[in-house]
Amino acid sequence: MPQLTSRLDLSAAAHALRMSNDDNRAGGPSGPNTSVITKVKPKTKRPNLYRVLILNDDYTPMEFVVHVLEKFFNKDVEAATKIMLHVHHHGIGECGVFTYEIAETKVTQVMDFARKHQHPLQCVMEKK
Ligand code: TYC
Repeated sequence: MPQLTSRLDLSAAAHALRMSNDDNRAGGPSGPNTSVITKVKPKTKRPNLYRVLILNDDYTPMEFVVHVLEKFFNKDVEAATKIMLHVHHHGIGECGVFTYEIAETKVTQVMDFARKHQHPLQCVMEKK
C-alpha cells in the first residue's frame, strides 16, 4: 500500500468519487450519495520513556559517582556533583530520561563500570 502524505484518506476519497457516479449510487441512479470521507489518523506515536536512577550506598566514593555522571550521562562537574549529593542525602536520584534501549544501555554501562572498579554502586531504570 502506498504511503499517504495527505491527512485525507485518498482511497476513501476515490471510493466517494465512484459512489457519486449514478451507476454506483446506493438505491440506483436516483439514490442518495452516502459516501463518507474519513480522516487518516496521524501515525506518529510518542515513545515510552524511562528514568535512569542511581542508588546511594555507604562505600562508593563520591568522586566515582561524579565521574560516572560525567562519563555516561554527559553532565558537567557541577550538575554531576548536585545529582551525587542528592542521591547521597535522599537515597536515589535521576541521571536522565531515555527511550527503553538507551536506558537499558546506560544501566548496563554503569553497572559494568562500577563492577570493574569494585564499587557497589547500583543503577536501575523505571518507566515514567
Ligand atoms: N554515600 C556515598 C559516600 O558517602 C556516596 C554516594 C553517592 C554513593 C551517590 C552512591 O549513588 C551514590 N561515599
